[in-house]
Amino acid sequence: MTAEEREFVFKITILGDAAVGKTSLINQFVEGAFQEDYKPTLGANIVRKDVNLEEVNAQVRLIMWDLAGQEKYNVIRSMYFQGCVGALVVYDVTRFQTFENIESKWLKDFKKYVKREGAYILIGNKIDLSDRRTVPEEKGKELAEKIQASDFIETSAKFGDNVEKAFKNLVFQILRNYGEKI
Ligand code: G3D
Ligand code: MG
Repeated sequence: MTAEEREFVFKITILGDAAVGKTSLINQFVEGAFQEDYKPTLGANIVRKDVNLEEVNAQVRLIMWDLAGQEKYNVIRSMYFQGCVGALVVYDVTRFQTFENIESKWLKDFKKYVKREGAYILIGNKIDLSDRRTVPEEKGKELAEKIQASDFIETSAKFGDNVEKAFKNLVFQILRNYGEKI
């Protein structure tokens, strides 16, 4: 006997400083393509993708809120986080300041606005720029443990490395938080 496929709708956010690669990660995940000439969106851009999880016989519609200009963030903050169940928290491995802002800024906001069960994964992006790296992988791992992120994944939104894995792992963690045994 096969169980009927279940459907979920999850709103997630992609957090992190300007230019860490938030929009590029979404583009790579949604279109499998890297748009070199992507123009920053105004306010928040809302992108949808249906993810089929055959492993658990579930269909998940992901509603991704992509934040643009950081200055606009204050105005839309509560709307931005309303109903959000998970986040990718992203820094740029070539800019140490973006790493430092994870805990002091982005995670702080997420925890303030999203209820306790909200899942988050720490992402170190731009690993293709290996000669410019200033945040070692070990540092990322340490931070992920410290902030109790569900996972730590290094990505290249430019070449697609680990991008699908990052989004899928977040979805699995959200499902676990909802009591799914996976
Ligand atoms: P944001 O949405 O977080 O502000 P964007 O960041 O996705 O707009 O990316 C900011 C810049 O970083 C863009 O370059 C983009 O092409 C680049 N970028 C994003 N991810 C990667 C990556 O994994 N590797 C490399 N090498 N570059 C990346 P521009 O030049 O358009 O500003
Ligand atoms: Mg952007």
